[in-house]
Amino acid sequence: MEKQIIDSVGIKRALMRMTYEIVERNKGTDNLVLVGIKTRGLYLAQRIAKNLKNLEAVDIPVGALDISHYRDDLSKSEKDTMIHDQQLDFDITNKKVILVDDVLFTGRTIRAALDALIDQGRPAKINLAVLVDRGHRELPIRPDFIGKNIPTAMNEEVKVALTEVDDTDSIAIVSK
Ligand code: 3GP
Ligand code: 5GP
Ligand code: MG
Repeated sequence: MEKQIIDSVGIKRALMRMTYEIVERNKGTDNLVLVGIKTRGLYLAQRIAKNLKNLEAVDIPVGALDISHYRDDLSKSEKDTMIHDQQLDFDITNKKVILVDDVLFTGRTIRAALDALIDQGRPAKINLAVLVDRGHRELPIRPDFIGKNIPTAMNEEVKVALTEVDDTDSIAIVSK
């Protein structure tokens, strides 16, 4: 069973609020870079960058992170067979990195993303922005900017659809 809980206007408003919070908390946009976790985290990062351009007239770099190589649930041989392309086309050293993902669940993806980032430089700080926090953390990781807190049961799944890859913008809860 699928139940839509947030529509495209809701997603737009949440991302706009997160953008304001990012600017306010960082006292501006100096040294800010956005890094989106593939796939949908990247599109969200691009949307936040667009909001920042409209609000502050700045071009904030947006990078894409593929964390497959850093996952804790694959063996080394499985990871060795994966294509590992160079990730970011800018240096994150001394930058304030906003790491962006669609859904935060156990926190294991973010743990992997932190490893992937730190392998590429030493940022001044890393903050985490997620569109949905669905709870059930297995690691001591918390988001700094949250679109929606959506408490879920373990047998539910949060379905995030974004027009860049799906036919619509929406957030739904699916019971398995
Ligand atoms: P995304 O890359 O756009 O974030 O993880 C691969 C895709 O599967 C993700 O797309 C995510 O949206 C979707 N997905 C849905 N439920 C789950 C889940 O429970 N775990 C993971 N890892 N991905 C899920
Ligand atoms: P975690 O590593 O925190 O358990 O899961 C986070 C990653 O897995 C996110 O990148 C997200 O895409 C995916 N994920 C985990 N649970 C869900 C879910 O219920 N819905 C969606 N859309 N993605 C999920
Ligand atoms: Mg994701």
